[in-house]
Amino acid sequence: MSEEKVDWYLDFIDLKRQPAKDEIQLLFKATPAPGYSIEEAAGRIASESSVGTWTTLSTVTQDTLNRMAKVYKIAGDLVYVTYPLELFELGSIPQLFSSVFGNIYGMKAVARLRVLDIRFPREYVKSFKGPQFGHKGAKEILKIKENRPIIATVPKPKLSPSAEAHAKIGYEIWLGGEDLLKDDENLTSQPFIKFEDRVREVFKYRDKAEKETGERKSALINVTSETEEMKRRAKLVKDYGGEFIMIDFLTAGWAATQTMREVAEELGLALYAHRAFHAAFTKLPDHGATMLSIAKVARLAGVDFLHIGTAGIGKMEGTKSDVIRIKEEITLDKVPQEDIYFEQDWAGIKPIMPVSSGGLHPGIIPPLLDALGADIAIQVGGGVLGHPMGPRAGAKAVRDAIDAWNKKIPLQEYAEKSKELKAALEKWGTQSYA
Ligand code: RUB
Ligand code: CA
Repeated sequence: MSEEKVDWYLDFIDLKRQPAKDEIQLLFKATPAPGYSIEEAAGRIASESSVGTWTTLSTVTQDTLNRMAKVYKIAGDLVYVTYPLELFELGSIPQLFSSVFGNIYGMKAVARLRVLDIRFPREYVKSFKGPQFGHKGAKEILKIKENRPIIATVPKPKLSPSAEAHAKIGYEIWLGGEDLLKDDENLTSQPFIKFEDRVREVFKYRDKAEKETGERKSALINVTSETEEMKRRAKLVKDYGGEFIMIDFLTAGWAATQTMREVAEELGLALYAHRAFHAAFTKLPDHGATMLSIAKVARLAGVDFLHIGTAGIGKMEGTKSDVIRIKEEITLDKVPQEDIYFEQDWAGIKPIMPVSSGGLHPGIIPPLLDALGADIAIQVGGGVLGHPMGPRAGAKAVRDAIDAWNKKIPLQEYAEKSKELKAALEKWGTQSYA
């Protein structure tokens, strides 16, 4: 073999480099495969996610050299990489994913790899529209003026036996004091509960509930499907008088989510994002990507609502501090640098309404609101449908638990005057179920 240099991976490391404000930064946690150092792994990460390949090339120009991503810091297994903005197509999330969440996971030199955080420069942020209604707009649609969360319920069993049965649960929970009936992530258009039948029945009962309560009520209709079909379904929601569409944004994909952001705007509908599938890559602590990084990308994509977890309280994973960090990231305009995480300037794009869901019931609503505050949406499925006195009472128990928290009255004391809350506490107590 000649003396000629074979690879240029280590050229992608420059620990003297200061990342520029107008570049994108990534924070990775890298576990090198046996036989590779962290530097060798880091160089490969920066190379494969920007302009490099496994060998030196005869075709490299100075322009390409200027566009190389650079590892600017290595701290234990943490690898910080800065990427010139030119490497990215403005306004395209699939291209972002193909770059920095792409081939690098598959490289032999990297045993495991996790994106912990990502920082976007203002110019990149501004190439996306962000949420259309956002945090405030969501509450305005529902005309909620009090300091309380938006409240939703998913009928359980996850798939109601018919469109009418589904809509009737909506009627019950609306009369019990809730704002939103929510479809489950796997409810789309099954033979016994076809999409259009469901939408027609839901808004028929919604109108009845609005008349009887004098309050604004609505439904989160899951339109998830192939993209053209999703567009058709969104239009049906609009035609039947809906205000929201829901999409399983990770199973539908980023391109479809970006499309539906546009469709939602054309129709004047708000876009609710259910995160089913995220744990396939967020769950393992040293592989995949954090929910924080996914949530940041979702804010660019422009969803109005996003599931973020229950702060260690409900049935799904996600610690209190992680979930609080995600909430801040999707609601603040300027997020300060903290611990290992980047600062982020959201350049004025709107905040997302955070949704807490999974294993919630009236007995654990106070600690949830202590952790996340009242300016969120909560979804209570089993904790309403499992109420011994039925869904209307279940919904009332949820409202009463929120009211108790607002008035700083212990639940047990409040339950003396609320038979619905009392029955909920007798069944579930104040503990979490996993
Ligand atoms: C919750 C539910 C949601 C999960 C998803 O039902 O159906 O799909 O919350 O989890 P229930 P996450 O209220 O009966 O537990 O919101 O964490 O993604
Ligand atoms: Ca669900």
